[in-house]
Amino acid sequence: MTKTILITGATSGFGAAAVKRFAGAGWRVIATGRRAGRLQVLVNQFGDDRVHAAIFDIRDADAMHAALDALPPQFRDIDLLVNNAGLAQGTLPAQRASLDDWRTMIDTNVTALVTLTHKLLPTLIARQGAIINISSTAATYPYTGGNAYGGSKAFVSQFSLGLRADLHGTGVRVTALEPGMAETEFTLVRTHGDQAASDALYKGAKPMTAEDIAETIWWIANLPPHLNINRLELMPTSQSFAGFQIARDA
Ligand code: NDP
Ligand code: 8X3
Repeated sequence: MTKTILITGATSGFGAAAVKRFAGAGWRVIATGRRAGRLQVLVNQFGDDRVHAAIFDIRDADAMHAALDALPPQFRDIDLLVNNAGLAQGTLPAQRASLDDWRTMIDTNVTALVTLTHKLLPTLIARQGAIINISSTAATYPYTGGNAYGGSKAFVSQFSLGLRADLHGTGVRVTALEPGMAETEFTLVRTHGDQAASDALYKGAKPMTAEDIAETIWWIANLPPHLNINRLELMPTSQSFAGFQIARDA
């Protein structure tokens, strides 16, 4: 039977790669994001019976509900929700960070994610489906300038584990996927459009690719139903951990 996946943040990076992975393998895909033109390219590539574009700002709960309530009948039985839309904004330490940036991250990475999850839980329970939440290594490992972004991703990971507990016995699987550095538009967005800063970060680093993450999502989604990956952290080989910092005579 054909399965249906809803992927948020499908216009770029992990989300766009996941649309291609799942639609290419025959799943029905609901692809969401604000940039309609990019979603239309995916619809054109796979056909509107395979990919449905749902265009809305994920922070706008009314628009989200309207888009989901207007799904064509063949896209309504959602088996897998991939909560991927998200962003970091800013790299400044808390005392110099923008409160607007913090609120944008929390509205997108936290509030929108729980709103969509809450809306789809009845369907996912009825389908014995699955949820894959895209968290980050920033959920676990703090770094200067990570402040609200790391906090938002810690929420995503802990919320995922809480969902696991609440959904006990329903057959619904829940995973927090926690990637480290991957080259997408993430750093361009984080730096408010500084392409040189983005290029400098990834240069020579052999970061993970969007396709690496899409393949991992595919693997998790296609495990036998009796297996649940609770949380999965992955990094490029070139990335690891740094030590604690010490302020002397502070
Ligand atoms: P990209 O910037 O390439 O993609 C982000 C996606 O999120 C876009 O499709 C964008 O769509 C969507 N999005 C952002 N804000 C909104 C909004 N308000 N409404 C609707 N959609 C929105 O980044 P990545 O692919 O790298 O990021 C995907 C997820 O992975 C994020 O949650 C990120 O935090 C996480 N992550 C990324 C890592 C990395 O190193 N790249 C590592 C660990 C986690 P549009 O702008 O068209 O609306
Ligand atoms: C993105 C990874 O290290 O930039 O979630 O926070 S990092």
